[in-house]
Amino acid sequence: MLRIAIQSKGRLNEESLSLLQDIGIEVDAPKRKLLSKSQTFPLEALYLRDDDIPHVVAGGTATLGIVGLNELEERGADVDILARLGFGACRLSLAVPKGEDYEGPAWFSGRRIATSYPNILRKYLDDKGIDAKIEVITGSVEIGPAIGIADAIFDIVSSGSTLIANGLKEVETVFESEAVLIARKNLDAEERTLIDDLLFRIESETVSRGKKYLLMNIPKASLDEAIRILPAMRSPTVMPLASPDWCSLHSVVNTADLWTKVRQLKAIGAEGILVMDVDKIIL
Ligand code: PRT
Ligand code: ZN
Repeated sequence: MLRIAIQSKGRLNEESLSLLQDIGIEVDAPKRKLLSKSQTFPLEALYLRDDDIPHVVAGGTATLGIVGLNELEERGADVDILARLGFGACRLSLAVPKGEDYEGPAWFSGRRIATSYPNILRKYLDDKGIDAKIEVITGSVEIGPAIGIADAIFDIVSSGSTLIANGLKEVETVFESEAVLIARKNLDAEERTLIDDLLFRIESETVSRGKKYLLMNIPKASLDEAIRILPAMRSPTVMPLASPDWCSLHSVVNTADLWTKVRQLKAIGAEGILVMDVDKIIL
């Protein structure tokens, strides 16, 4: 039986639970219970604050955990990172009041920086040889400069709108983060087997995210060009049509490239283009 530590509420809770659900593992949401056992996989979810997850896994109370890489890096727990999960993306950045004339990291010398991530910040400043004062605060770091407790901040940024709303500008990105699956060291054989199964499912889920399935009719004369536009996992599937000059072409593309590819394919005569969601890709 595996025990996985998941954030009980907050930004990673919902996506952690929906990832489990998408790979066939149903657990009750953390409404009343701290522990919830799955009926569909030998696993139970332990709901915690994200701050506690790295050490609960390192200490062995949970076998696995889902946590932001930022939190793990800050707390320095001795665990293995098994997979990047592709959600909870954010960065840890330095920001200064927007009117400041900022020309480079030397600006921070002798200044006070408010943050909840003192360890990551200390390492960055030491690497750059900058002597700044770190003011540790646990919430609402972004108001630090306005209330006079700091000259700058070091905090999580995602869209950047919180910085703008507080009259700050992002000047250095120090650490890129996303949610990761972590595991305790020294797993036994049964745990390893279960985790291998879980990782296989997670991989097919994360690979399929951000992908679309494309289907179209294409004149045979344009087929080589279409295959060049659409490099598939091995190569696109080509099927004959009743009309001898045409064929049907199937492939998987990155959602980000979809509209560029569609435009290129139309330009060489593709018709009846169907775009479909991909549920799973098993490599
Ligand atoms: O209660 P608990 O301790 O469990 O939760 P928490 O309040 O400590 O964490 P939570 O739920 O806020 O965040 C959990 C994890 O989500 C973080 O450790 C990151 O790995 C990840 N994450 C992703 C974020 C963001 N995006 C994010 N935007 N965590 C926080 N923010 C905050 C940020 O602190 C700032 O206040 O959102 C604001 C910035 O957002 P933008 O979009 O305005 O730039
Ligand atoms: Zn927290």
